[in-house]
Amino acid sequence: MLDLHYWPTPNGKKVTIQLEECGLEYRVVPCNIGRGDQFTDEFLAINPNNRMPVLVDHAPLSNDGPISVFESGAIMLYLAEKTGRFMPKDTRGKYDVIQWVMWQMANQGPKTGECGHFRRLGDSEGDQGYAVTRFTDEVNRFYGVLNNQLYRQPFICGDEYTIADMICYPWCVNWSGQGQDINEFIYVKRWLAMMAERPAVQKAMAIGEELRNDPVTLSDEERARLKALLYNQRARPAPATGGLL
Ligand SMILES: N[C@@H](CCC(=O)N[C@@H](CS)C(=O)NCC(=O)O)C(=O)O
Repeated sequence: MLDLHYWPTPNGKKVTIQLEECGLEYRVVPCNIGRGDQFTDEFLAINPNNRMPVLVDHAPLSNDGPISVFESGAIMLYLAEKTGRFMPKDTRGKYDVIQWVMWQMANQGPKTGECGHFRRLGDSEGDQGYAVTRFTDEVNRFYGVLNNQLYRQPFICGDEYTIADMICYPWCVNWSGQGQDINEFIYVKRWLAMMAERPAVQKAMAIGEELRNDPVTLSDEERARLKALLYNQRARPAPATGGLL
């Protein structure tokens, strides 16, 4: 059985797309990042970076006990290896996909996240003009990269639908919230429409949406503590004693 520690955000949905496309059986373990579930000791034991998603495979192919994997890109590579699906077998094809997975993880994901963060902030924390322009332009560049890639081929890595498409898609659906006009990127628009038609993608994108309605009953004090935890995260101290020096 596979456990997916999950909250309905683009980083979580990349993985549900792959799980649904592969027809794998899995259990969603909600990790309510607005409530601070990512800071519990149990969660930190499977991801010291306090971020979801995390996959726990209770029956790995190696048959040597449960294995947990964090970072959505690593999870997707793990599942591609486990299933042998949506990843070419030859070295050239495989590294073509891996480089786009890395591109997404190092570029599109983090910077589009910052783009959304600064655009949503408005001016409540002072003038965000520089950050908004910087990240909106960078995201514009990403759409250009994908548009050129998709100009003469149906999928990001050619004729074959792979995890490269699955990992990029959830970060592209909210193009308007990212300050972009999809009509400037007609090949991305075609790809988005094609992806949106896939039943597995439709199912995956809806997974856990109801979790957002989970009423979070918190005192004002707890709410302020969480805001500080989420918005100004700094280093978690290592244990004071017993360390290797
Ligand atoms: N590079 C990580 C990013 C994961 C990530 O940023 N997850 C966010 C939600 S999309 C999160 O868990 N945030 C919790 C927090 O900010 O404390 C991945 O792709 O798995």
